[in-house]
Amino acid sequence: MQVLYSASQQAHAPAFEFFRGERVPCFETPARAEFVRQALQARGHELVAPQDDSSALLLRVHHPGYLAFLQSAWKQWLALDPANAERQPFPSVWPVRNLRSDVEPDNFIARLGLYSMDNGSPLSAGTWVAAKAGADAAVSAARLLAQGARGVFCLTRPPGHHAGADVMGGYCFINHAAVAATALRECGCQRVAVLDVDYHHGNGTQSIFYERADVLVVSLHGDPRTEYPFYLGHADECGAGAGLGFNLNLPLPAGTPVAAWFDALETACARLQRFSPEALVVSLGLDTFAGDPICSFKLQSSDFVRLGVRLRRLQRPTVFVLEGGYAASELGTNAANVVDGFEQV
Ligand code: Q9C
Ligand code: ZN
Repeated sequence: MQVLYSASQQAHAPAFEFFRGERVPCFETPARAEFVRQALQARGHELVAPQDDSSALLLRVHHPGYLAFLQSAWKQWLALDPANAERQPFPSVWPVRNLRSDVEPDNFIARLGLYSMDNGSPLSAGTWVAAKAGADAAVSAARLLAQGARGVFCLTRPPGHHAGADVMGGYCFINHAAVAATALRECGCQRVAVLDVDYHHGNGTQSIFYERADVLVVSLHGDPRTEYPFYLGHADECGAGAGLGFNLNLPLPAGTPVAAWFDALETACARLQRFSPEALVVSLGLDTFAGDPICSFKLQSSDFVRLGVRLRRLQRPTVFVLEGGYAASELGTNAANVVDGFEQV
């Protein structure tokens, strides 16, 4: 399988995040992508550099004000104090409920809060470069499918599925899966499906397509009553307006056994097949792995082969987009297992 890879992913390298009130080293690291790259190359998969510029398509997924902020955020942070080069910005105030989000404040941290859902998405000097390279990869992947590829893998980070049209969150800044789905629609696919198998609900992807019938979003994830992102991902969220019936959430309790996870995957696959998409985007979070340090599903490395086999049986041209997965040293094996399962059928 062709693997879209850009070394620009390494440019996003914040040092720490907050976890239970403490500063801890980031879970979402450049090393994750390097483990995946090594494993895919070792199994003979070909690395391809993204050739497309996603700039125009990005504006169909994200709001212009959000993109402008993200692109210049580090420069603005440095303008406040050159010593900020050694510091990470975090939001500390958010326009919840009765506060106004229609006026962009001048204050940098206030704008960061306006465009954030949490304090869990640390920015670094190269965040924009890395996330934009991920969007370029998503567009290139769509083009390769349009040219006849059966499967393409976007080895991108930071991840994307928590990023909404005008909001970052959960380590995500640009929603690469949404960019891929939008690019596939542009390539002539009438119906595109997104299947999100990350441990966490893909709130950004759901929100972006919630009122659309041409992009079906199906997600298997930890129940938001106890798991991040907490405020979206419930079973009664079915889409709205023209999109009513085109969003399916399958929340599962933390600790769900492997057999029950694959049962839910069958439910997801049945809905996908009824939609009959001309292309499929898989938000491939590998944080469902039993060894993941921040998640609570139980998949073993061999289960990722089974996932790949099942996805191939859908018989849809498929773009895989890397999302979460924080057991870094096993991430390469787990990603390559999905790809090999997909290709062995
Ligand atoms: N602050 C993805 O898997 N909570 N994002 C972590 C530490 C956020 C995970 C707790 C987890 C987000 C793409
Ligand atoms: Zn996740």
